[in-house]
Amino acid sequence: MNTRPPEQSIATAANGHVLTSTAATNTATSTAPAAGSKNLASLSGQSQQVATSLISALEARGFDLCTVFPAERYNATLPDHTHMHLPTLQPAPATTLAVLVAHSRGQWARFLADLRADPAHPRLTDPWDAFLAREITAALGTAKLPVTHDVRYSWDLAPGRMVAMQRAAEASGLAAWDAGCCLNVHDTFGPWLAFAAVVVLNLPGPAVDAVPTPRNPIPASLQAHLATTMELLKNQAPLSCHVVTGKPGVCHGDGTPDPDEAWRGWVYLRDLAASWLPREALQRARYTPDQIAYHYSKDTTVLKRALEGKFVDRALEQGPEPWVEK
Ligand code: B12
Repeated sequence: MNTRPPEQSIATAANGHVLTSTAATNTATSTAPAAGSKNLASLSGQSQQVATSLISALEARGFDLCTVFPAERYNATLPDHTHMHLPTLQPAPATTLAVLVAHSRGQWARFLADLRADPAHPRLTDPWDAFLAREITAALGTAKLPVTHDVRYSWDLAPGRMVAMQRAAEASGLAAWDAGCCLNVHDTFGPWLAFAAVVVLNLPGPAVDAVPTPRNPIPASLQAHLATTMELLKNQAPLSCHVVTGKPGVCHGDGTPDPDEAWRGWVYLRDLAASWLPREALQRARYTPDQIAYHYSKDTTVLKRALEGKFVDRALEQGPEPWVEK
């Protein structure tokens, strides 16, 4: 297993946290819980109490897909040369408790409400990341964690701090990573979910085999279409996204390719990766048009229009066509 050596755990501890050793009482069961269960049943004692209270504080702030996992299970998926390990704070054979902070589309409405409440926010460089960080910090405050902890944000790319969130999502059992679309795909939300952070706590985590291995819900028969779309995107998206979608009008009203709109090809890929979901489930899961446009383009005029309730985008409203197995 590729766990972080003790010196590095101590280095992390020196990085703003005083870490005390806690008696290891890892009593996780060997039967993996069902995916989507947050894995809380795989914990006991203080670990279970603390994780339950943290997850309920995070859920109250819109992070509806939080899941507990052992940091060691994520570390074991990393190639040796990377600098993306999580600190392992418990003496073996105990594992270290980690919580994946994830959410589905509902966080967007909370974000807009927060911006409306304080019009100064849109002037920030990245109001979305700033909002998520504030909400996570507030949830940590509510949970009043009795142990030291380390928060790793998904946008922090510094060596030694970065977390490969998609590997963490797979290691937590929340959603399998699909090699065709390069996205994690959830049983209920398809690819329409995001990972904001991992919180590592100085408490024993679940046993490595107590966390389910998520199944990839994308039907095998959809893979060829995903693969050809990905190839087109890699080679042509910057120039002509309508080649990918095959739908004139998806870029501009007249179908003219526009390099600035190449992101729509990536939306098409995500829609394709979600097209196996039943129609109602898809309607509930898919991000709203303004949410999609902002996340993919980071265009502040999209945000401005969304805040004014004036954002309109026919192509994004139309959404994906249902996938029919041939
Ligand atoms: C850098 C980055 C980008 C870059 C480059 C991406 C690339 N493929 O190189 C750019 C800016 C282009 C980009 C674009 C997008 N990104 Co991006 N991106 C990231 C970021 C910050 C780091 C990824 C990375 O470089 N990892 C480092 C490498 C070395 O890690 P790696 O494990 O070896 O390899 C990566 C993948 O290939 C995959 N992987 C490879 N092999 C294996 C094997 C296994 C077993 C598993 C599980 C995973 C896996 O996982 C890693 C990526 O996380 C992550 C957040 C994060 N901290 O992880 C988001 C992230 C991957 N992006 C995300 C998204 C949604 C997008 C976009 C779709 C749009 C958007 N921003 O909303 C677009 C379009 C990409 C697409 N495929 O459709 C989401 C994915 C959510 C999901 N459901 O999976 C993430 C997790 C951000 C988040 N907050 O949730 N992204």
